[in-house]
Amino acid sequence: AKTIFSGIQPTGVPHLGNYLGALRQWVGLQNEASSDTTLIYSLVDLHAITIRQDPKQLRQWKKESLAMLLAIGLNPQRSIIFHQSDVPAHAELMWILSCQASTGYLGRMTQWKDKTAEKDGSEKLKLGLFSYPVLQAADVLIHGATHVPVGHDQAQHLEFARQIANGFNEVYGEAILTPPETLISPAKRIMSLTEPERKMSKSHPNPKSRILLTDPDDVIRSKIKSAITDSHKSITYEPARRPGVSNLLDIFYHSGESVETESQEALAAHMDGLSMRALKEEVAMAVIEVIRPIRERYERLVQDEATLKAVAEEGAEKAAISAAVTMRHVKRAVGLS
Ligand code: AQP
Repeated sequence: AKTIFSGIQPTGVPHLGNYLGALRQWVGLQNEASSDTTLIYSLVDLHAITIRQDPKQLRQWKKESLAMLLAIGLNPQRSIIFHQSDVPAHAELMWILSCQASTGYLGRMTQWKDKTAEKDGSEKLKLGLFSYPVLQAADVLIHGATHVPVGHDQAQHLEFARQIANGFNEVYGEAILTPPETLISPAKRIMSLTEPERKMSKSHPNPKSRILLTDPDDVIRSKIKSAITDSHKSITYEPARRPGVSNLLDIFYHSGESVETESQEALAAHMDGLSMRALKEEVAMAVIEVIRPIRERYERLVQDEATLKAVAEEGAEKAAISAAVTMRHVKRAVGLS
């Protein structure tokens, strides 16, 4: 039997990168799963507070993110959907794993190195941000996940989770924790529309850098129209040399139902001869087709407080039961019970 686990931070409305890079795969896995597969998806609010959050805003984002998970097609009858902080065992296992985790290894994580490089040194970095991958490992291991679908940027953290599971099992001499397999989405990294060398991100200050799953059609069109490209006349797929155009081709390739080419290079060859403006129009149309039905469902769901509350409560109950199994074994092994 398989157990699939993944999470998303409720740090804003999910964007096209989150969808193509992760969320779409969550739904696909749910819809293809056989009856002995357990699916668990979490809104990881404890991860969200590794960066300072406004409490009122965070509460709102938690609600909106839950509505979005339902809007993209997750079915609470089939998938366990819950807020991470509603199941305190995640934080408890994190502490136990922290007593096992190597600080040297954590310091080499790209995400940590990127965040430390962004700071000028005057602002104090927080311990929670450093130990972010330990909490992530706890999330996955506590449910005995066998498969974890994530975007490309999270692969390194999953490797860390495997290492910590194996390390724990070695120390305590039993196969208590299951090292999970990473399922990388085919859409690797969707880049920012305004700075195509950086990934599209919920928390970037410029709202034009991302397309939200709640954006109306005309907003999608105008954001894509103003996306940074270059002045070359042709259309080619060269991520290193032409990040802007290549990102648009990636978005088109992964959004378009109608796109029947085998690769982004083939797509570029197919589109060559179009003006940049015409390419952007095509891309916008494909993205609108993807987002419109999600947005329409979301608008209804986000108003439905009673349903959202019921889904969160039921999800938390089921996730707590799932977590308790691993915690019993872990506590016994360590000598805590
Ligand atoms: N640009 C991206 N392209 C492809 N996949 C992406 N993911 C995030 N950005 C892209 C994938 O989405 C899932 C959920 O991400 P997350 O919310 O846990 O955190 P993140 O990776 O830090 O995402 P953001 O959007 O950049 O949020 P902030 O700005 O709050 O940090 C993950 O599987 C991730 O790989």
